[in-house]
Amino acid sequence: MSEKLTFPTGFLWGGATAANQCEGAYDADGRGLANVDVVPIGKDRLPIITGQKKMFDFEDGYFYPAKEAIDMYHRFKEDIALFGEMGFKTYRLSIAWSRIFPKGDELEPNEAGLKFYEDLFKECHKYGIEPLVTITHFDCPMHLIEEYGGWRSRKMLEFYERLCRTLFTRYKGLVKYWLTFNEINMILHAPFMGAGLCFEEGENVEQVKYQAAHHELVASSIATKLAHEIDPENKVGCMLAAGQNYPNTAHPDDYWAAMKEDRENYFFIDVQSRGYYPNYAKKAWEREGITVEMTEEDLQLLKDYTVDFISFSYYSSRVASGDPAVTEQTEGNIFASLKNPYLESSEWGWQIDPLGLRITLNTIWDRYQKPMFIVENGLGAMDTPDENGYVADDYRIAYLAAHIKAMRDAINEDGVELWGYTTWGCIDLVSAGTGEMKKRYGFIYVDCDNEGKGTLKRSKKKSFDWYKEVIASNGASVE
Ligand code: P53
Repeated sequence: MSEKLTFPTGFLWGGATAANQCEGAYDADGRGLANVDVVPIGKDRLPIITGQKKMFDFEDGYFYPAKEAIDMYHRFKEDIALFGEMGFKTYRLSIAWSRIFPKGDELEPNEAGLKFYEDLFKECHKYGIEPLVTITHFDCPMHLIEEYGGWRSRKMLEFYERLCRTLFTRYKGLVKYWLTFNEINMILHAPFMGAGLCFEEGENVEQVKYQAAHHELVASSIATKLAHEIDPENKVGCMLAAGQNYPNTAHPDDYWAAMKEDRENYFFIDVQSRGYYPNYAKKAWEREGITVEMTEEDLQLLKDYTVDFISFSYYSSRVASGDPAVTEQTEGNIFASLKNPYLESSEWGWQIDPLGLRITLNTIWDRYQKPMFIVENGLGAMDTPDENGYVADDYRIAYLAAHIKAMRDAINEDGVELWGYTTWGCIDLVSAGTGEMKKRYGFIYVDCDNEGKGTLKRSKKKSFDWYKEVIASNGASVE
């Protein structure tokens, strides 16, 4: 019985962040400008993220939250000490590409940027924390966008390869878990953030997206090849914005719609994990007049260098319908879905479904039989500190506990192989979807508001001690 309640020995508990959402210091020590810096908070945010509008001007009166964020660039020692205190076994973070190659196409890296992450990784190891590094988390140097059109260009393969070679060589022995592209399927929903894509009037947007996706998929294989060559200890994973699609009713049309929606997302992982393009995608391209240029060498790379493990984010399940009259959506930003009447929602309209995590884990396991890593899960909520500055975030504890139980069941009852779990935004940070600071996920509260005002002081929420206990008991404390 007690055996049922724990996790495998060595299970990697931890938390996750992304460079641009927490580092700030956007122009420090030679860092170049990136797409993620030039997306302001406010009503014009979404059209930029989704590639419908260009606006890159810090002087336009908008607030650009990524410029300063929570200034982790200067405070990482304090923050990692807090992660260490919680007992983190792993910390997922991302590299800001433009710290390493400020423009993206230089031949030599920026030493100050390399040194920053070296210090950060060493700090992690002081506490026995294994870094899990996302090579690109929605970021692309602006120069690569202006000069080459971002991932629509094949030239990106060369620049990304150079970035990877630099990272794998420099951080050999310090990092062994790597993710090539954060939420690679988000390229379809948020092409500017996902791949630095901006579109010209009248062009075939889907074709451009899939061409860029092809470049990313090949780049991912090149990264896997290099990582294994440079250090056989390296493990490379893909990363999917996951969440099972449910049919809205038992109508076969609804089941078919859900399957199609799932395939749109699994398409990327099918290639990264199986090593070839699935027939359903090739047929769809044919039907839709999409021609993706690819070489024989590309296809060989995809085949020879598949990922070692599959990582994903999970916030919610989704709903699909084959009936065009069914249109009621959740409020979820960017990646909205039809509303599920059986589920509660967060303050941002994201529907809460712990069993959906177990279902998603099982689906991915059945589809690929590769080890999995949940690298994002959490509740974005409004926190109100009491007069002592303390946040009693029982709602966050409830969300996380329910999801931890679901993954414990998937491991113990269903036998899926799961390496670890990193909660999203283990310290409060800027929201990727909305640019808000008040949409908080952390165990650690950061005194900063939506306008960037505040002391940036860190303080422990109630969930801090709760999560510490979860890790110490290897999950057994979750009732
Ligand atoms: P925020 C949309 C849907 C699912 C995952 O999101 C998403 C998004 C983009 O908003 O992104 C991931 O901050 C992403 C993180 C992001 C996190 O989910 O909008 O990898 O960068 O912060 C949560 O609440």
